[in-house]
Amino acid sequence: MKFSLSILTVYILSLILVYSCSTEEEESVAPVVQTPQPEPEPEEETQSETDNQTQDDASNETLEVDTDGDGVVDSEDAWPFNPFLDEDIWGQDVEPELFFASDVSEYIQEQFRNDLNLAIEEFGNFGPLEIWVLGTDKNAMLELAEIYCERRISRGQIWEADGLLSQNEGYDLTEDFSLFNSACLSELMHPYADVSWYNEESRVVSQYIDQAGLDNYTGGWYEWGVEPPIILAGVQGHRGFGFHYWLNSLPYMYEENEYFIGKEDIAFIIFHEYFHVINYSNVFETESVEDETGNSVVPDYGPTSMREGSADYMGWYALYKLIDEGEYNKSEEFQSTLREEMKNRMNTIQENIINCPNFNLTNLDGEICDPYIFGSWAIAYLNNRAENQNAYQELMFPLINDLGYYGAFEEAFGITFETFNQEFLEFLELPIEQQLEIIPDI
Ligand SMILES: [Ca+2]
Ligand SMILES: [Ca+2]
Ligand SMILES: [Zn+2]
Repeated sequence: MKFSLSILTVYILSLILVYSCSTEEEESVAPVVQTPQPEPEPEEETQSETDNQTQDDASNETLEVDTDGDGVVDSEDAWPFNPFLDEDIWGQDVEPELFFASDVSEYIQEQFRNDLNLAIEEFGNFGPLEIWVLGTDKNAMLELAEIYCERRISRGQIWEADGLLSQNEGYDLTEDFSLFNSACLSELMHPYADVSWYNEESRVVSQYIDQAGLDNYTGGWYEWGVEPPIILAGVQGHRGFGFHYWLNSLPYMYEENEYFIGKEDIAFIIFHEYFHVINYSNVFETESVEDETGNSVVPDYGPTSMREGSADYMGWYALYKLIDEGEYNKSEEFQSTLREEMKNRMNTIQENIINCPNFNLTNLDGEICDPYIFGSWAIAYLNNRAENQNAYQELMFPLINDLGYYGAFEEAFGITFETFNQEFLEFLELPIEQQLEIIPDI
């Protein structure tokens, strides 16, 4: 049985910090991709700080408040609405937290953890990371959503919890916990969650639902609770709240399935998503900008082709390397090699490049010239050029905060991105045998 990720209906989504409705094209590998609910942009921190300072008119002095009561005044508190955290530990070595819906078998949970640990051993531990793994049973999903919502609200991690809403609309996160909780459950699970909380007055507590209207709204988790053979996985932020949020549908491939999709596919997906975690962990920027297609992006994560291409190439590279080293026990049916995987990808590139001749990796986001496929070869080329299969993350990521994406690229590789792009275009004209030589023989 041939295992082919691209042919079988395996969808990988990598979602960036702030998601907007229009990012669908950018994130999908294949059609019929489900998207999570959009999240409005977080209010600017500085705004919140100002709003939470109480003005003493008489003395004209500013008395600082400690909104979340953790003993640290708002202006010193990295998370003034999260009583559990007062410093920004983005990208630090913090244990990942995994949450599984109750219909996800113990076996799947254990295997998922194992693969995640392999990814961490391979790439290093970067947190804080929360992984939420859905099954297909709606009740189990709703139960998990209750844990999620309780956690978010008690940590002030909902977009409405910026202090403005409570002041403007008279709602308070603590006092109105159950209202926020119900709204959160609807955000995730509508139409499967109770909607008795929703009325003309209270609808403002959910920006998503308020903007769409309840009738037009579908819960993000409800959409993601897909049945095999579809699988969805995405790292969706939340830089603005200080943790990586990874949402995953049922990793059914760990168990025997009628689609003959092996466990290597989910291992690859985990490595791919985890690579995004390390990518994003090296970027402290909290602001996103709107690109020319209307997508909200954090420029320092890199262009789509490099972001997804690195996750794809490093995902496959890590898997084959671990198989080669005996660290990963592959299934008997799994016979492919990294070169074979990359050969298929090169064939796809050669078939499609006529549609994007002289492409620029910076804005390659079409469906025909798939940024995942083109980008994976660009990363393979780049790492080989640097004579280090881990060059992309090892040399470049630590420089991004100071130099920005393209500055870091130039510093790390001694070449401008533009020149690199040109070199890569020329590389694509070489015979396949020569191209495959740069791929490790594993
Ligand atoms: Ca505080
Ligand atoms: Ca705090
Ligand atoms: Zn991705």
